Amino acid sequence: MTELKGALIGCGFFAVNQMHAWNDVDGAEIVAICDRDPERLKIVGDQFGIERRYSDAEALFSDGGFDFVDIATTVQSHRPLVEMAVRHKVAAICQKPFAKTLADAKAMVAACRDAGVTLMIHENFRWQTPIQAVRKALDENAIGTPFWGRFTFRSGYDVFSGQPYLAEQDRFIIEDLGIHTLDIARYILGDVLSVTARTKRVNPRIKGEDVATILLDHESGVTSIVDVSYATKLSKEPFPETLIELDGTEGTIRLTQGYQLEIANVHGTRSFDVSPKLLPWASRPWHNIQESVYAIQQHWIDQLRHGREHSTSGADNLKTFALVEAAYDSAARREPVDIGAMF
Ligand code: NAD
Ligand code: 89Y
Repeated sequence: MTELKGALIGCGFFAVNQMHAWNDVDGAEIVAICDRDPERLKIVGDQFGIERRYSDAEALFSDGGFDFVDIATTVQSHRPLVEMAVRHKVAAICQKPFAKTLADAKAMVAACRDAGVTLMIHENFRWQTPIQAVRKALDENAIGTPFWGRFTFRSGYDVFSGQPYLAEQDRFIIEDLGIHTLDIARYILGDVLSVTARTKRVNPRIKGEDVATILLDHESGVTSIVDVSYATKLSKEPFPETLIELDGTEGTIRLTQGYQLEIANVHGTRSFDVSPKLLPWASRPWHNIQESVYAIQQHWIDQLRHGREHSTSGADNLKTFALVEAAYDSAARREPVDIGAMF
């Protein structure tokens, strides 16, 4: 198969996973990288043997020679870089969080649509092996019609050592991590009508909230809870596992710590080990996330080749990003927020 050529912008902490995954993806090759920090450019360029290196994204696009761009920078640069991709008519993957505001994210989707440029948000958590297993059980009607759900991520893991900027932001856990949990809730139980949220900051050394409890009313009539915390010190650290409870008319699904899936219904109780693979370049406990990075990047190539919509297209991810904004708004006003009114 001829390989699609890609360029990666932003050679920081997480991009190393994306570069490893690109090496594994069938049908893709990274031909150029860009970072405004010369040290990061050299580290990643040398590690992955990439000769074409740029400190300026405009220069990268002007030279061209690639079919897609993988934007792995932090949120401030997402809108300008996606708009640059649009001007140069290059298909783009953009890391989460989509943008600083929903208005920016909507403008990015509109610009891509008008220019006929494909946009996918790198929302990888729904691609994790255990999350896919839960979705498969529901699709196979293992518990009938779900009527209640809980999506929980509670941890005391030190994410600030690898990503120090997370301690400096006014908004922390919902924008950084809860965004994934909200996306999983949408992926499993469908789109959302309204959001009610409460937030807290427990760690005095950070600026934003590190605990959030969010109630979702899904269009299907299901109620779910998304609860996330980076202030929860457990005897056995679960990072970075999302745990799930689903109650349905015919049974229950429980995804518990240690990647164990339990399905109880009229046929009895069945347990499955749904652990992610430890890819050769991966390391625990990140291997769950790292495997999903490979999965979403392979999906990007497969769909791009066939001109098919991506699972986390820009248009799809607007609906997840709206939940992030709604959660902050609801917590600030202590009122439910109507999602329909945001579109
Ligand atoms: P980072 O700060 O370590 O790396 C970002 C890099 O981008 C830096 O090297 C910086 O110099 C470069 N950069 C920023 N703006 C640029 C520009 N305009 N042109 C060229 N280079 C530019 O950040 P990180 O921790 O790697 O996070 C990057 C993104 O990945 C964030 O949006 C974060 O939320 C996301 N992330 C996602 C996951 C996941 O599982 N999906 C996990 C961690 C981080
Ligand atoms: O940035 C975050 C993400 O997307 O997944 C985990 C993380 O690295 C820290 O919360």
